[in-house]
Amino acid sequence: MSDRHRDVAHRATTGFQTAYGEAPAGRWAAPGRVNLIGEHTDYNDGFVLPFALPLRTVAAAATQADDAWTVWSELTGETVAFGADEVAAPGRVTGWGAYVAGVVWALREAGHRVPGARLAIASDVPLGAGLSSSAALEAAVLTALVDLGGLNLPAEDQPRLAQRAENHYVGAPTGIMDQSATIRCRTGHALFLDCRSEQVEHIPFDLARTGLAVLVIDSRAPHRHADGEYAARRATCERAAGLLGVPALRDVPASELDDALARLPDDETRRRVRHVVTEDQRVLETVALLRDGRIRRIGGLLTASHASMRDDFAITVPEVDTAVEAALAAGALGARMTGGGFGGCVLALVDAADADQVAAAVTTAYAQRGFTAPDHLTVTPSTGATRLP
Ligand code: GAF
Repeated sequence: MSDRHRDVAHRATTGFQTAYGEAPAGRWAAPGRVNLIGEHTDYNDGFVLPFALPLRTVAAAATQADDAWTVWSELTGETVAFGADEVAAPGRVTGWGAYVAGVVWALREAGHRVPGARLAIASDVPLGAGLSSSAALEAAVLTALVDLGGLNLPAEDQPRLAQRAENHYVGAPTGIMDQSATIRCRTGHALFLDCRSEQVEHIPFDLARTGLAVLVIDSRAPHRHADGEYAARRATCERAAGLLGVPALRDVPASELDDALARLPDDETRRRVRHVVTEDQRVLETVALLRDGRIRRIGGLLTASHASMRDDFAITVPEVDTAVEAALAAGALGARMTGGGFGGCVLALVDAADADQVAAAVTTAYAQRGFTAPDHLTVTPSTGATRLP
């Protein structure tokens, strides 16, 4: 366990002891993620390529009487308690507690006998930065409850259940990527996920061996209308698939894109479809390059993905566009916004020796435009959800 992980785990443990006056039975950690490429493709049954961050959410937990759940969070310092009534139907617990109650609800809906539990949550995954803090919370709680209750729920089935919690209990219409990443990623690998079949392939992504680094830059842009815009993009994609007579946009072959676009009624819908179909193709091309060990070559695909999100899917904001442009001008091999959009983070693939200079160039460009100074860190692909020793 790195010092950073030990620290979060320690905070969860001491939080548990302070809140409940006893030691937890165990600690379960689940990471945030960045998506290397494949944005807004998951709910179109397409392809994504995320990897887990060395930033994690830890749930320290122990069982208590059945049908009672108590959760303390270091972030708010508050404790949320709920029982069988609150998890009988979505919407009865709101705020951050909904992510926990949603997991209990989804487990019970799936027929599992969920143990009552006390939990204490600590995290170093920044909230609202597009690094999947919600899925990390869901996964830390889910893996804790599965282990504490001895539930029969293999890891490959856990993302779908956590997604149900988010879609139906919390009410956010997200795809399957974030929950899959936080649960199924492996150290040193990116997770190539077919979001229709949920088949995964762990693609080696050894940055150190190639002298490269991934710089994650938090744009610090406030999420402007992110929830409504996300739902609108999803609705447009689903409507377009219906107009094209396919189950999902994944079923539009890149080779037939022009024909498909010609059958759509308006320019906006055509742009949204073009993003999804070309983005799926870019994921496949990135995977092919990585399988061949040609990591440097993926830079152009990352940058093309950003242009597609900016020009066709219209989900970027000036801060992230500025970060991408400045990173590329300072020598990044490729750069793109990662996550749902309207703010959040940018990732840049850089020569490791250039990381500081690229980060400094972004900071300077921000200052020139009067934006709040960005945060940054370099990251390596880390493990998915685990029980800590
Ligand atoms: C968010 C969602 F939660 C994911 O499911 C995915 O759609 C992503 O935005 C965009 O690729 O993180």
